[in-house]
Amino acid sequence: METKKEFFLECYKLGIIKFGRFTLKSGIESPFYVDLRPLASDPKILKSLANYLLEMLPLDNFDLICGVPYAALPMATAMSLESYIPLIIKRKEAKDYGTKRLIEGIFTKGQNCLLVEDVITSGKSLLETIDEVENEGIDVSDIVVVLDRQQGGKQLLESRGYNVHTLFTISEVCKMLQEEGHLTDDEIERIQDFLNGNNVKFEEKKRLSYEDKLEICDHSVAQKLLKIAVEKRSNLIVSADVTTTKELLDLVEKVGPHIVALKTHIDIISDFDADNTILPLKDLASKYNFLLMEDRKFADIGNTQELQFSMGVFKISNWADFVTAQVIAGYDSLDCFRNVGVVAILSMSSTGTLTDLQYREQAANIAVSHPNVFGGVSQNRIPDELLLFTPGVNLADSGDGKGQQYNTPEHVFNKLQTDFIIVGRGIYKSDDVEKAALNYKIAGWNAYEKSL
Ligand code: S5P
Repeated sequence: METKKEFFLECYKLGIIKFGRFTLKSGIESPFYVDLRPLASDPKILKSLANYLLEMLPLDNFDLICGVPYAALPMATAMSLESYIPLIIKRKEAKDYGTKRLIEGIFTKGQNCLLVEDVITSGKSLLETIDEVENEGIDVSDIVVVLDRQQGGKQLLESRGYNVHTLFTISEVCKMLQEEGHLTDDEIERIQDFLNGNNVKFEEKKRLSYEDKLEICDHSVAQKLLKIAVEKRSNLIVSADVTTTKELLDLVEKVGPHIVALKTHIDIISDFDADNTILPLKDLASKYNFLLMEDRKFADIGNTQELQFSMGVFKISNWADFVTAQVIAGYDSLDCFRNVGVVAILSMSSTGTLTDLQYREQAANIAVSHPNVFGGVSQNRIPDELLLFTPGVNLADSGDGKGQQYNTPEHVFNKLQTDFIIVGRGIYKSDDVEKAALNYKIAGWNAYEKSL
């Protein structure tokens, strides 16, 4: 038969404990997170678990067995099947129709019920369950727990006269994981600190500098942008959301010296003409050393995007250094941007955006793995190997009344570890455009240096 340690390591493989930095319901930060529900996904493990739990107990004492909902329900069921002790089921809430019973199953008053719980922390929620079971006239003397987080729960219940049997404690589990090389000494120390009730200090992961990023971002456009940033001491991208060629070129003459890239929505230029709009724009880009970022936010199947990218009036592929694209159409849809770089839209700055955590994670997976993608537009942190572009930056406003939400450069460099800020109306609507661009450039660079 396998040892208890071997059994635990089998359980661990199911992902029941994670180490890192977790915010608990109470708001407290914990260095580990426990969720034993995956144990029910492996019938062999669930059966062994039932037997390990039963072995610890004076089984003759119990007439009934009951799991605390929901995680312990399959455990209690398995224990009942292995021991032939009848199961009763406790509801989370009494149903508001029919019998209104809180406990389902066959029982009589005065019977002694073994309670089964997956994890015990403070013990307070277990006490509530015990109360509810006892209110039905059922006696409780013993509670069996799979994992004791060692945060006072066992002591609390014992002080009220209950016998608490625990299969594993978190310290014991950590020791086993350390022996197997799954935990570092630092992590163990942090967990001990946490269990001793001390404030746990999590190491803040340092942001990467542009020089660090030059080492790990090998896309040629990423390299160019980073070099310009270091050279010009700027991380500013101006969003030129103006609607005529003249306004566009006037704006670029003023902001050109201060920016790493100019972001365009070329389809809002009402007098667009390749010769009169793009040629002078390209000249200014080389005169002032910045790149052209067309914010087209492609969002179609590969074939259509390819046409939108290279054909039509704008022929974006002829002049843009990089483009933005949604990843909604999937990995392959990005193949067509072979000759430029892509910055993927991972989340949006507007109120009510659908880019929730699950979407962002899936989008980031595509972005990281696709060779054409070197960056992401996001309001959240993204993987280090991508460059982060953050719009929704404004020093004066917090919103525009149309759903846009603004943050300061300070915020986006510190909290999101952004690499480039994108500023539109904060600059082109200003009375003194050149001064505004310079102000944002300085604010962005200072915020970047402070965040290092
Ligand atoms: O989530 C986003 C993504 C983008 S690219 N939120 C945004 O605002 N943008 C773009 O950034 C938007 O299309 C606009 O061109 C610019 C922000 O402009 P501002 O005037 O609000 O600074």
